[in-house]
Amino acid sequence: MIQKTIQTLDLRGIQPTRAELLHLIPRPVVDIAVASQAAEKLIAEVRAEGETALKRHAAAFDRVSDVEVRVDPAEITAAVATLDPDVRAALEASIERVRTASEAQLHAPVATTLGPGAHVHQRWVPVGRVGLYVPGGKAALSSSVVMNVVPAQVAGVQSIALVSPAQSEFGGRVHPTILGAAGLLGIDEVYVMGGASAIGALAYGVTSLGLEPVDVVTGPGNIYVAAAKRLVRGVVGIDSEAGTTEILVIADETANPRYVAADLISQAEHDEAAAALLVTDSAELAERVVQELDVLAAATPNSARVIEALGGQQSAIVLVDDLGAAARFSNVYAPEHLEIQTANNTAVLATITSAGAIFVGAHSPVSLGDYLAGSNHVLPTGGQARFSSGLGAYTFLRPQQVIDYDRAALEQVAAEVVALSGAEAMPAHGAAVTVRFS
Ligand code: HSO
Ligand code: ZN
Repeated sequence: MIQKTIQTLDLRGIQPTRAELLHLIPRPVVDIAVASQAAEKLIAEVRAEGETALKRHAAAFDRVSDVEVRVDPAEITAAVATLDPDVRAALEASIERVRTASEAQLHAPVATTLGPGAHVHQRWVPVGRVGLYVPGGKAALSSSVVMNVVPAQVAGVQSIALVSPAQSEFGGRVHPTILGAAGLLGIDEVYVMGGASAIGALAYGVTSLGLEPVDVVTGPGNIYVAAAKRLVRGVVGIDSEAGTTEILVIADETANPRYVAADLISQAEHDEAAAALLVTDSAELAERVVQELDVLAAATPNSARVIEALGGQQSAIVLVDDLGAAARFSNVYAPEHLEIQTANNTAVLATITSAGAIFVGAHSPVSLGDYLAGSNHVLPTGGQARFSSGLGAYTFLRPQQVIDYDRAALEQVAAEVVALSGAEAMPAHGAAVTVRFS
């Protein structure tokens, strides 16, 4: 029996504005300001003391003393050799699919001709070096190694460092499955470090470890990792914030309530603070999903965590008048994962604007995307899907414009350059053009 039950938010008969919806939407209360203060201190210590601070932080937060921070490549090779054969095969299948889907994100260079001899080319250039964060906390997510590394490799990044926190139950080393996954992908630079300290180390480098500063830091993490990424942003590039997981299901009376419940529970399993929402125009479906949740949540191995997440203020069954209202709600919420299980999924999909990844139909559960769909599972949370995307090859690529005009093409626009430079009281700009024709 579910002790804490999921709340119901009944929006039927009202037409909330966007602002009202933002107010109504259940969101976890996270205080990034407090985390930011803590993260700032940890990063400052790593900058000042390097390896010494990292070892101290590992002792304090991961309960491991005198950790060997840099992983010996032999340890990675050994981890590959000891991977469970089924897990290895599954990781290999995942790698293959994520690679194929990531390759579709690459852009061919484009040449634009603006007149005879006037060309602007666009090319995509990978960043030189990236640091990938793989969390270790509640569960060691080896699939996140695949999701971070593969798009970076597909983008053509030459240098990749991977970091993950020390696991006390594995002798203070990185979780062996995480190491094994890294090894399968040919990664040989791995560090045992976690939290804000690890983000600081990647951004600024640690000389004694031979850890060179990176250009981009990516990967999901807890609130301290998220705060740290915000703090180093500008020194390095970062991906969008992938925080506590969220699932929002839009479903109508044709949906299978057991599937919907199972999918909500699959993401609730991540964290007590995970958000699980069903938005539906069918009160009958809602009722049946609640019944299924009762049964399934009590029986699942991570039951306590699931029940806490479903009963939390961040989760809800939302009743709306129609699927148009459901889509409006979802677009304002901008969920990390959106599932659509309705009689006409294509029509609903057409009305969706903001979501990290969209899972269409009865046979595309979020857990498929977590591991094997080929799509990436590092996705924007907390409403960031309104303005950002999941991890992909493009995260590691920069578009650059290359300007190439010949003499005649320049002469054609010389008068316009002179006119605009005059209007801006920047005559030297005009002169840099006219000098070529005098
Ligand atoms: N659902 C998580 C990713 C994950 N699930 C990894 C299992 N392992 C965030 O998208
Ligand atoms: Zn998941």
